[in-house]
Amino acid sequence: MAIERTLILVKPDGVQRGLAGEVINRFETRGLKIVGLKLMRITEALAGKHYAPHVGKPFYKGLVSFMTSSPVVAMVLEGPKAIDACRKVMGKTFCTDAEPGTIRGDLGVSRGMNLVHGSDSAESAKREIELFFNSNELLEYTRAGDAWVVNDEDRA
Ligand code: DAT
Ligand code: MG
Repeated sequence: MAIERTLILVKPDGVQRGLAGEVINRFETRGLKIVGLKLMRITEALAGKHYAPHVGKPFYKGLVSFMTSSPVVAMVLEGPKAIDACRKVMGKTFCTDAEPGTIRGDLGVSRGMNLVHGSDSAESAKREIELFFNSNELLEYTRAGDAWVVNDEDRA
């Protein structure tokens, strides 16, 4: 089970609603390690690169407009199978479809204003992390409790 890194964004609605801490907490309490974190305003150019796979879809323009409308909290999280683990914590794309117990299922009712972004594959994680963070912004460190969160079997 590989240790992976994934890009997570608390979207503008999450920051505006004062839920950045709550969203981060959902991942942190699961055991995922924060290796990069910043508040930032996404430019049109960055939004275009980040959402390049969605160019041409009917919701693309609205999505870019929403994501650039107000600051986001960007972070890189690390852990065993972190990409899938974070997607499960987030819940289904539309809050209306997301299960209770997930971020989107517990904190939202909207389709597009769904609080959080998470990379959906190893390729997107690599691409998105490089778009949002310089390598010197990603820190390697050991937390005091790490031995009780991840063991050798998880790291293998
Ligand atoms: P996810 O954010 O779950 O990875 P996605 O990558 O398919 O979902 O889409 C990116 C965002 O675009 C999503 O969080 C909300 C919005 N979106 C996706 N499909 C949509 C649709 N059919 N109508 C409106 N917004 C949509
Ligand atoms: Mg996606």
